[in-house]
Amino acid sequence: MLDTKAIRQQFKILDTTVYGKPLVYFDNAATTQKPDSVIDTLSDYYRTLNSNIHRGAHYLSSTATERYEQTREKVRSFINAAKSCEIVFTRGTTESINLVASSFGRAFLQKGDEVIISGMEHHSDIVPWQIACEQRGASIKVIPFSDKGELDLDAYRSLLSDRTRIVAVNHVSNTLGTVNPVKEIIGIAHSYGVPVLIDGAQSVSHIAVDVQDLDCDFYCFSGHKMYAPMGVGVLYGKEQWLDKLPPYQGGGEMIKDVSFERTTYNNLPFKFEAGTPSVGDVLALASAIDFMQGIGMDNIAAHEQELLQYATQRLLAIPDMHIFGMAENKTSVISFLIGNAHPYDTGTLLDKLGIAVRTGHHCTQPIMDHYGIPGTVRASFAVYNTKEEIDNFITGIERIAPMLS
Ligand code: 7TS
Repeated sequence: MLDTKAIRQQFKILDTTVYGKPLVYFDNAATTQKPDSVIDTLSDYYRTLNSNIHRGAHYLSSTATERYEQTREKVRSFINAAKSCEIVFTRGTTESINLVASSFGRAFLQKGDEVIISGMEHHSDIVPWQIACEQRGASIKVIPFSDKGELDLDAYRSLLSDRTRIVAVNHVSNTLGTVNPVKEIIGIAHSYGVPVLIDGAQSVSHIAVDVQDLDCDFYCFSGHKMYAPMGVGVLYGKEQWLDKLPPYQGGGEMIKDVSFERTTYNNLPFKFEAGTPSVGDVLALASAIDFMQGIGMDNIAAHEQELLQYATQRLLAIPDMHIFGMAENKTSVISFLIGNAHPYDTGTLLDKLGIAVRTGHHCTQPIMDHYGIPGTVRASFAVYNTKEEIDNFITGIERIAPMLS
């Protein structure tokens, strides 16, 4: 049992009242709230340490550089990467995927080649590949999923061919909550000699991730969905792959020597970190990892599973309730519709009761097309959420349901 009271005390925003009601924050898949330790690290950085890294001879710069590189090591250990040079700081998952799609596309995609993604990807794991494929004359193949929200691995096997250059799938679906069997997906791709990128935006704060055990070639995630600030994300790449990829952006920091005739590039990971990074956000990411590890990833996962089971069971007792995504292996994301009610109306009425959910297509329009719906209402839980909040949410739905029919 987690001490959720002690955890919640670290998040002042959770004491907010909305329209006179206590805030119930169930929009964690969009972004999590930040504990005091993360906010303190960020503000302390600007109050006491602000300087540019890797370039100043002075105390502030060398201390900030040291903390920045210590964070890289912390991230390495958090996802069990083999080397810290395999950790590239980006602005978020979107930038991490764009980096790989752009660099990999330029180096390895040719006319007639194929990229495999899944039907349940976030737009940020679709559009960058479409751009890369368009530029190179390659095409995209899509792994279908069942109504339950599970990928069809037989169909996946039949999509792989000697034209496949890369597979890119999410670890956890932000709309359906499905935990995809990525280890198996990676193993199958590797038997064809094909590398795999995993979009981990919705997994790293909910389940323990070990990139060496998964044997993925790339793994992408965002700080802001794991209790850290917006503006920082991570691209993990196996050294052998990052070495082979051309730079994404050119500029300061990513070079060794520049002349008008010829420029040579810096070593990993700096080759992919052009320009001044968001240093304060990176340092605060270290505090976010400390926060999660202080609780323990397995304890976080167990608590959130309890919330998921409880909320699912209570929601299914409501007449005309439909949940989209009932995979065997799920994280704490519940997408639903009540009868024919428009998701936006449900979301707006819940908001008036202080309950924050997300409505719409959640940047996964192909999932909406699969079910033939315009959108869903999505409740997503984090470590600080409680069963009492779920009771509050269910009472709210029971109250608004008659207004919606
Ligand atoms: N991939 C997945 C699976 C996501 O859920 C998201 C964001 C992204 C990529 C992009 O992350 P970003 O940090 O670069 O924006 N998902 C959501 C969501 O579900 N609601 O708001 C953002």
